[in-house]
Amino acid sequence: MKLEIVEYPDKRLRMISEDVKLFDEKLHKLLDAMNDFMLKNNGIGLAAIQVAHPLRALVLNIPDEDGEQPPENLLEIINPVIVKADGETTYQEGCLSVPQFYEDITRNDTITLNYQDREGNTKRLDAQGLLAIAIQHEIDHLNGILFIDKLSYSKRKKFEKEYKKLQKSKKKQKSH
Ligand code: Y12
Ligand code: CO
Repeated sequence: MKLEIVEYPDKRLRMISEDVKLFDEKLHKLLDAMNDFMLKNNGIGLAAIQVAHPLRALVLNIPDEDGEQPPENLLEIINPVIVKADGETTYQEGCLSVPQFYEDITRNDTITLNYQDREGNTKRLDAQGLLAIAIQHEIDHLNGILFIDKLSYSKRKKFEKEYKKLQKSKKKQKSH
């Protein structure tokens, strides 16, 4: 399955993704392709809407101490619901749908999550630190929210200006 990234300001990133109802071969193929895509593009998390599938599905692979992302660290999270959230932490976030932009974002430090796996089995996960941050970032995508929405007014204005400039230079590069 060939996937292409949806980049800001594409309106599809504002969609509310639909619950997954069928845990079939089609879903498994999408999850496999999302995992490949994420790893090939140096990502640690990816929501289905970022590759134009408005489904409540996301994949994560948090690098270990050596920066490796082995297959056994892959987490596939379907229809997630955060049932508990505590504490505060700030981390410099990035997003494959908002290339070349990174900014400090404050989120909960620990979360408890109910979700389903690729077979539809119900699961519960306690997450902390970077995993908790990445899960919250990806769940925001399922609700049409981007990390740049959490910036202060002045930081957002600065971002929009820089991002437009970047898009212009990318367009110019493509036409040469
Ligand atoms: C902290 C908070 C949120 C997350 C969510 C997942 N984000 C990513 O996986 C970001 C990946 C990313 C990868 C990039 O590298 C390439 O595209 C090759 C990247 O670089 C550029 O845009 C040039 C930016 C973001 C994770 C952690
Ligand atoms: Co993102």
